[in-house]
Amino acid sequence: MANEHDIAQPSGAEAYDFAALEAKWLPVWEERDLFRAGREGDTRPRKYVLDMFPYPSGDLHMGHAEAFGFGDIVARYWRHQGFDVLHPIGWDSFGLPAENAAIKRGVDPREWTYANIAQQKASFRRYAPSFDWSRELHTSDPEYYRWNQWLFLELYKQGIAYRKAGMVNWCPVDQTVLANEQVIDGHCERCGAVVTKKALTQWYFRVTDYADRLLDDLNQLEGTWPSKVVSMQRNWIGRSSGADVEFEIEGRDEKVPVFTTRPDTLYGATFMVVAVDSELAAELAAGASEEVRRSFEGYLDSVRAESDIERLATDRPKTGVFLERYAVNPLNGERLPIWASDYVLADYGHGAIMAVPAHDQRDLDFARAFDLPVRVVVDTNAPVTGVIPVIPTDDEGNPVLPEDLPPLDPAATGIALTGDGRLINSGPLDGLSKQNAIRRAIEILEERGTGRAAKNYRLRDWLISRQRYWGTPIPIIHCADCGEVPVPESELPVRLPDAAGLDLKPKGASPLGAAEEWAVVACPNCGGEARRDPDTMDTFVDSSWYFLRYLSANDDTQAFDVREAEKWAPVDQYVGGVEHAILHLLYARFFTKFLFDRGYLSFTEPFTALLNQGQVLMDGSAMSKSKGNLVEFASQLRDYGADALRVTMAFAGPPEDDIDWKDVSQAGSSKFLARAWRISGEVSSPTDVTWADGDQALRRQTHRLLADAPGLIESYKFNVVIARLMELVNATRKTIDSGPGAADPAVREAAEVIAMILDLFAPYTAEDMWQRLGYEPSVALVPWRKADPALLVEDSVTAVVQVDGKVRERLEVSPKIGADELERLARDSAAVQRALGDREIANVIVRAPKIVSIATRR
Ligand code: ANZ
Ligand code: ZN
Repeated sequence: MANEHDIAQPSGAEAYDFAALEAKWLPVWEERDLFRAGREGDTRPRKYVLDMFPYPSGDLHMGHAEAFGFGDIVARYWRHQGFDVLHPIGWDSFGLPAENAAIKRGVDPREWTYANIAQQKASFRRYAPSFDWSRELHTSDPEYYRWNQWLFLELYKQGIAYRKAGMVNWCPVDQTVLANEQVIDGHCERCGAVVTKKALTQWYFRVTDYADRLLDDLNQLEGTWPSKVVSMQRNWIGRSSGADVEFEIEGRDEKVPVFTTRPDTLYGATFMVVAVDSELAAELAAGASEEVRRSFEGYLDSVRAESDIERLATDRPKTGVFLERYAVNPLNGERLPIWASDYVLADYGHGAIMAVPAHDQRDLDFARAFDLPVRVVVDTNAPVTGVIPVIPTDDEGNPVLPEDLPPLDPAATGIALTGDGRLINSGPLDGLSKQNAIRRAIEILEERGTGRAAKNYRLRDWLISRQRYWGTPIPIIHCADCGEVPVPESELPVRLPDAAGLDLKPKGASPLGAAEEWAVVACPNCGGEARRDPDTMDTFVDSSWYFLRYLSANDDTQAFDVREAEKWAPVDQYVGGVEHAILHLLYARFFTKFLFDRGYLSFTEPFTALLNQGQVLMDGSAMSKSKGNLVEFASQLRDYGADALRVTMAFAGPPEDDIDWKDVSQAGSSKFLARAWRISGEVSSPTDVTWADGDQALRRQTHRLLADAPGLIESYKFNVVIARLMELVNATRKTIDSGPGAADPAVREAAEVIAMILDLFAPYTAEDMWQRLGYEPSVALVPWRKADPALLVEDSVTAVVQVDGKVRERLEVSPKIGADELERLARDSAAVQRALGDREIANVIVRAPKIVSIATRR
């Protein structure tokens, strides 16, 4: 066991050796358990700093180095500021890649996963983020996932977890369903395969119940989350307002509702379109002629493979089939032919639309393709008088004269009229502006009972079941007599069976279903033979609440202790990649709101502030083994050490920006660290020296950094803080070499402040400096020095000293410095004396505080 006496004492001016510092300090820190948060009786205010937990796919990579480096700057900063800082770490260790890798290598996914965790953990230890390791968690541990199951049952009890049959996204390669969110431009987010649709019964979480709150609460995050992320969340939820309008269908009892954002254009509806893959389309087609039925079936087959993106694209030729049926416009009684097409989606709104070709581009394209009527109902050339009359303008914003106005003839021009204007050809709506007409149309619909105001969301319920092995088993038992029966809470966790003996290869059904011994159980309700649900949960379930589990990581009686949540949560600073801007954050926000509603939490947003780090690139592109531009974390650690790597990351630029590794200089970082470290060895004043006696210019620079650094750190300007540290190191060096010297109290003061602030970026170097300055570890626990206001008010200016017209010295001086004092400083300067040599001074002109000009006799 190490104690203070075992810590090697520095001797003289050794060379800076990062590997020696790492070997020296890591055991000391670990032995002292420096970063454990929430100790008994600790009354300091608290901060919760969280990094998105890693996925154990191999060793840590440069992206981890960056994100965790940044998170640690914030964590260490708040600790210096006097907070009890919780900075936990764990592993997001369930998921498909582990399973696929395991299948490829023929090893158990569990062994593979935990071996990777061990490797990442070893790298983390050396990189030395100030983690509270006592709270380490792995989502693949039964101690963790039992609480996933508990949460699932809580959601199930509230009707928020439910099972339904439907067309789901299916990845033919991974042989599993995907959430809408995991389909990127029609491709599987994981493997890139083209996603198809499949009819399956699956588990969902009803996030749509929370759509309004998920949207409205984003206002709380404005300013502390990147605005890009806030708007991505908004767009993903995609709320639009308008009306549901009920259309009668000839020969059908039930009316068909359509969702429209433009109820004002009802008089311009000239046909109706139903999604070709909707039940309604199938039903309507069934009543049509043999010929129409056949072309409908053929069309449907051709559409099945298309992605939603393709279907909605405006630039595609329109296709469709007339179903030989008619709808009736509820406002004017007109008969509208009903068509089936792919450009209407089955699962948005009601899967059917009223088509208004004059004012909607896709409807217009369709009408022109099939020669359907186009009727203008909004005169977009008519000025709309609001507070300020709107004068029509062209694309460049120049006013357009009445005779130059575009013709109101979209059928001819092919361009739909989507702008504002006044209603025409619309009976009771005539003369109204678009906005007023929307309001009036809704009133009329409501009066007649054929429609109402409505909202629609792009957001869909979250499909959470997966047909794969390496995940949390769904705690439901299916009984022929009782139906779905929740596993009693006392029987949690439902453990994953051993992988040995199971065929994990994707084959469309969960491998768990084939584990007969595991799957067949007695029904908890009737005792009859029943089967466990064979699916596992999407791993986004695991990461939706892990920030709460850290608070009670070792509590085996509950998911988390509400009192701990009260103390620590919400997370004050969350750090992670922008690739999680939508899904993970949305789901964590949803869980938080659910737990708030159930009384477990007193707040509704989980992450108060969010920092998205940029990417680490090499030669302008993302690093990858196959591209041959991979920079390995391990080799960077080996060649430059943790501190230089961390400083390089932080110094590269604003943390949100991408870093191109070919533009950075790890050697430059090492040199800077060595310079700082050497200063600490040269300080020759005692620890109790009176700083006030020190060199004023250096003191001012030190105190300005003390005063500025907090604002810079809190606004993530880490690179600026490092630049300022570099300047202070240089100034201190100058004071030692060509100024008052190493014994000056200001040199000690500067060195101590450098060590304290350097702890945010280079903890090993900072710790060793601290020791060389005569203190016990750890510098990480040193309270932030208060800047002396007296040293801040007076800014220094640079005085230039010339000898025979050549600038020989620059002096940092007070703007109030007297001429005599300035002249004395100039004459004392070593650089000036060197320039003078043995020549005699003829004349000195002093213009305090800026210029001293010395002329020699020649
Ligand atoms: C008539 C109309 C007239 C429309 C007009 C627009 C302009 P967002 O903003 O995306 O919510 N729509 C409704 N359900 C649809 C579906 N399942 N698939 C494809 N399109 C659908 O857009 C809502 C508008 O998209 C609705 O308003 C509807 O067209 C169409 F001048 O109704 B509109
Ligand atoms: Zn039963």
